[in-house]
Amino acid sequence: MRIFLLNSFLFGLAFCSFMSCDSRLQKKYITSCSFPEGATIEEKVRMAAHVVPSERQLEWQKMEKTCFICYGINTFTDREWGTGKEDPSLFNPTALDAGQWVRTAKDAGMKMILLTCKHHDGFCLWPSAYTDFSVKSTPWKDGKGDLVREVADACKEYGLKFAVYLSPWDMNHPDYGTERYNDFFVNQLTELLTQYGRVDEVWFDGACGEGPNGKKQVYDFKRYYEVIRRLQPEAVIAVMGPDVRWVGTESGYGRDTEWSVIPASANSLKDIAESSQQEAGSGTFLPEGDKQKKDLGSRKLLTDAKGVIWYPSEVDVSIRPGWYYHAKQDSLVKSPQKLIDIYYSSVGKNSLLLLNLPPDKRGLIHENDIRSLQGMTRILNETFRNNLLESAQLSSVDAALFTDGVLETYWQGNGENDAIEISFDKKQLFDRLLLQENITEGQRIEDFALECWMDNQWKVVAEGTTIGYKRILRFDPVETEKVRIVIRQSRDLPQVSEIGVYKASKEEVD
Ligand code: FUL
Repeated sequence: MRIFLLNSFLFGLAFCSFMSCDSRLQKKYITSCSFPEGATIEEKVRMAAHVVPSERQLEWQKMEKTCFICYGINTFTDREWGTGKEDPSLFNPTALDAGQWVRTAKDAGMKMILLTCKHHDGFCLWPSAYTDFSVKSTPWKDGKGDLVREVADACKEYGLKFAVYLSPWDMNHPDYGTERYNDFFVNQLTELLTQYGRVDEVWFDGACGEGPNGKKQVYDFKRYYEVIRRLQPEAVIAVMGPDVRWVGTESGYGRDTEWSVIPASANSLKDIAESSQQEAGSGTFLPEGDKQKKDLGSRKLLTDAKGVIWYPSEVDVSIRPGWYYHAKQDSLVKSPQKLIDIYYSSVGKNSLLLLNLPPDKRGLIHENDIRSLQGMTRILNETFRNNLLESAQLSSVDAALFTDGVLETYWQGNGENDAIEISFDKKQLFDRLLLQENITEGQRIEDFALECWMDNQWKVVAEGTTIGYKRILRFDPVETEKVRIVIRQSRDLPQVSEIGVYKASKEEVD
């Protein structure tokens, strides 16, 4: 059986194209592959099971929770989308403290700050040499301030990663809609990627509208990507980019079945742009499911695919109805319970969470937002404090393997009736199951169940499809002394790295 698998995998590899110079390539893992002409669905499935994240994608995924900061001229005009014609002197925060932003994010367990260095209006939070529509034309710090530097420095001080959002759409720049704009954009990108130290993510929005002369721009993404790879090779390029995929909704809710390995054709910039937000609206964004295709990576889709790529999902959502701060939304900040629901529906469904905390006109994250975040953090800490697996016995494996936090140490099934049986020393009450696959060798599991020993028989208590980097199932509390995780279908030998069994905090369920 093993020899057969190995042979057909090597057969597949012969046709695979290598996308990055990853050190793990020496172990013959790949971040994309093209299917050979005439490959059967079984061969395609097995090849897809061996596609892995690049080093930068893996590091990105491990952050789990990250923070978006939408701040700019819109904060002062009380709008979601500007016009590019604003008077820059409106930008005048009275008590701006980038340290408060970063500390707030850090306290909530977030590992990176993504700052809107320039939104669609074209107003820049750094004193760009290529336009006057920036902080240098404002009363803030007498025009001598540089907010990008303040945030980047605060990230260094508190040990968070730093990321830049640079809107390709620019409603202000006179060259927008001409080839010269691409030079201008590359110049701005170069400033951001060379003057502020390490950048871990560059985020390009899908929104693309008209500029001041009524023309739309043809963006030279290929050129932008080359600049990023050359200047910040560690950075992932997100949304309108090759490394990180937008989940397809701004509601905070990812898919139940979330494949990080999907047909290569899904990485189409046209599709991403079309499904991105097209109207500023009133601050209510795409409802759940809208524009979000249910299935991106199933066997059915692999049948017609010519190849697959590792393209993981990011869930971006705001803690308020709008992306920018509006005083009238102070009472509409998402509750801790809502944020927890979003956590389970993003991080708990094989996505990364990018949660927006928009600072107010003072230049501070509002007290109400902080209160909600603290509630969320309390609930998460309380729920995930005590992993029942730590005091459990496993039939044939050391439980420590599943609680060491290391993806590369894993249990591997043999492809037939695969199950991991766990016995507790006494009856335990729990309602959460956390699983992680060893994605450094591929995402494989397609169908699994949690079974509990009750009334002298195994009963299915919860079930799921994909696991990927992380999957957390919620179910009604059960009390038992024996459980098993049954892998019902997998694309190749399943590899489970981490297991957690928990009882949710009372604050969450009350
Ligand atoms: C959208 C934008 O148009 C919003 O203003 C915001 O920046 C959000 C993150 O992406 O497409």
